Amino acid sequence: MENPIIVERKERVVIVTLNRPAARNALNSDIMNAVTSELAPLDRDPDVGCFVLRGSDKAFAAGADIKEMAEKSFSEMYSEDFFAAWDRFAAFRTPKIAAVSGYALGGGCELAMMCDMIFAADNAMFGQPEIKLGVIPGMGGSQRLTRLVGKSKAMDMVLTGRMMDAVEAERCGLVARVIPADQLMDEVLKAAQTIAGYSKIATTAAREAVDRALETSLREGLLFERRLFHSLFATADQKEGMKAFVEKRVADFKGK
Ligand code: CO8
Repeated sequence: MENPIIVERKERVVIVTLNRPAARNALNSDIMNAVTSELAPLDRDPDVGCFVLRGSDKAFAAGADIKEMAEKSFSEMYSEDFFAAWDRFAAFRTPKIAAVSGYALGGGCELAMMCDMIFAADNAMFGQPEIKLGVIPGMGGSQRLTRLVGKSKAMDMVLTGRMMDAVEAERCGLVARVIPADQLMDEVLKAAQTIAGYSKIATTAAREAVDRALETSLREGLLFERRLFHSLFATADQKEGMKAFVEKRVADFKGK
C-alpha cells in the first residue's frame, strides 16, 4: 500500500504532501493518522520552523472520504469521535501554510483553514459541499469559515454548496495570496523559509497572538498580546534580533 502522505524536509521547512491523487486526496483515517502521528515529533523539533501542507495539482483534498463514511452509524461516529484527531493537527504550534492547488472541498477546505494561512494557485476551488450529501461541515467549516469570511458569505457557501475560485477566496479573506499555479510551490517555500528563519519562539508567540483575536474580546486580546511581547524579552533571540539590527547585520536566531 502506498504511503498516504509524503514528508520531506528542506532545511528548516517540512513539506507534507497528501498522497491519494487518484481519489483527489479524499481524507480517510489513514491520512489523518499519518499526518497527526508523523508531524507530532516534528512539531516539537526546534529545528523545524514551518510546515507546508499540499496536495496534488488537481486537488489539495476533495473532502472526507465519502466511501469510508457512507455506511457508518451514529453510534460508530460518536463513539470513535470520528475525525476528532484532526484537532491535533490544528493544535500544532509550528507555523503551517496550506498550499492549495485544485479542489479544496469539504474537509479539504476545513483542513486548509486549520493552517495559519492559505496560499492558493490560480486554479484553486474552495467549497463546503456537504449539504449536497445530506450533512453539514464537520471539521470546522461552519466555525472557521465564518470567522474568516463573515456570516453572509459562509452561509452562502454552506447552504448552497457552491464553489468559489481563488480570486473570490482572496477577496473575501479566506486566502492570503493567489499565485500562478506553476509558481505556487516556489512562493510558498520562499515564505516558509522566511518564517523558518525567524526565532521559533517568536513565530509561535505571533501565531498564538493572532489566533487569540478570534477567541476573545479586544481588551483581553490586547492584554494577551502585550504580555506575550513583554515575555519575549526573556529570550536570547530578542537580544540577538535587536542587537543585529543595531549592528546592521542579519540576526542569527537560535529559538532560545
Ligand atoms: N471521497 C471519496 N472519494 C472521492 C472523493 C471523496 N470526498 N472525492 C473524489 N473521490 C474519488 C471519486 O469517487 C473518484 O473515484 P473513482 O475513480 O474510484 O470513481 C475519484 O476520486 C476521482 O473523482 P472524480 O472522477 O469525481 O474527479 P473529478 O476531477 O471529475 O471531480 C471533484 C473532482 C469535483 C472533487 C469530485 O470528485 C467531487 O465532487 N468530490 C466530492 C466532494 C465532496 O462532496 N466533498 C465533501 C465530502 S464530506 C466532508 O468533507 C465532510 C468533512 C467533515 C468530516 C468530519 C466528521 C466529524
